[in-house]
Amino acid sequence: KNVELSYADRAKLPNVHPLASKLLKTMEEKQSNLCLSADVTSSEELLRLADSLGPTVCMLKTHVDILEDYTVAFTQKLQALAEKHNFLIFEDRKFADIGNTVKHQYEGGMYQISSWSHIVNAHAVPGPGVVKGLSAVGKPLGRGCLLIAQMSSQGSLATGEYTQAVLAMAEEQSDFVIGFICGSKITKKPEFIHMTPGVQMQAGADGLGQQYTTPEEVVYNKGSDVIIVGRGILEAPDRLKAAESYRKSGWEAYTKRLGQ
Ligand code: 6AU
Repeated sequence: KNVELSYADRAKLPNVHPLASKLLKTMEEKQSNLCLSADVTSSEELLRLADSLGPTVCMLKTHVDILEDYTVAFTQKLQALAEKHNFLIFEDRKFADIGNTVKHQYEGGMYQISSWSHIVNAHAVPGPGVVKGLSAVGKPLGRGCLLIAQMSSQGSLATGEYTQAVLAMAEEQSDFVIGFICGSKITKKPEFIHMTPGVQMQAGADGLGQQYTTPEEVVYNKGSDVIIVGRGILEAPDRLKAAESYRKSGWEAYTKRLGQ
């Protein structure tokens, strides 16, 4: 049986990416493997969420292009809250174009994502150039990228050989790729972080293709590291209470995996 390393142990591995190390340390310190998917359309609401739920999460995920009132000041306030509550910012941009185009999309345009988001994600469909383009912008800033190896949605094409090819792409550019969006652990290399969306307290679906599994299933049975939760928290009557119960479930599944 493989010895299961703790998040703290993995943070100290000689080849771990500095940003992955920071995340793993934060997870251990806050006893949280919860990433809040802050899918709201008002920046004031997003900032209120970041301030109230910040203490319970290791990471906060944004979809900046669904905000109706985006301003540069918003990103500055979000960064200040990330410092205050010690969480990382993950802009869920899902880059999927040739290297030269994603370079512009990451650095420039309306949102200047590279200036405020610690982590972004990308589809591997274009081939390794997508990572090279993002890395040209993000690496000098100490940023990191997650490759989408599997998706939570029904009928996803990201399976089997595709998933294996994504893994190989990550291994080739591990100076910028820190891990994966996936449904289950896809590599034993402990430097990579596995992050899983499609999580709610009860298994189910949303009617638009999203499929849900539980924190216990994701972290204990599937061996993933971080649970990404949106509506499970956002649609709860008490968001803070819901976030705290996801944090607790995710953490208990992790300690159970460690055999503690
Ligand atoms: O918990 P939910 O269903 O309200 O939100 C899930 C969040 C959404 C999706 O855009 C995102 O997770 N997501 C992703 C990511 C994070 O890349 C990949 C995927 O396969 N499924 C998925 O739901 O913000």
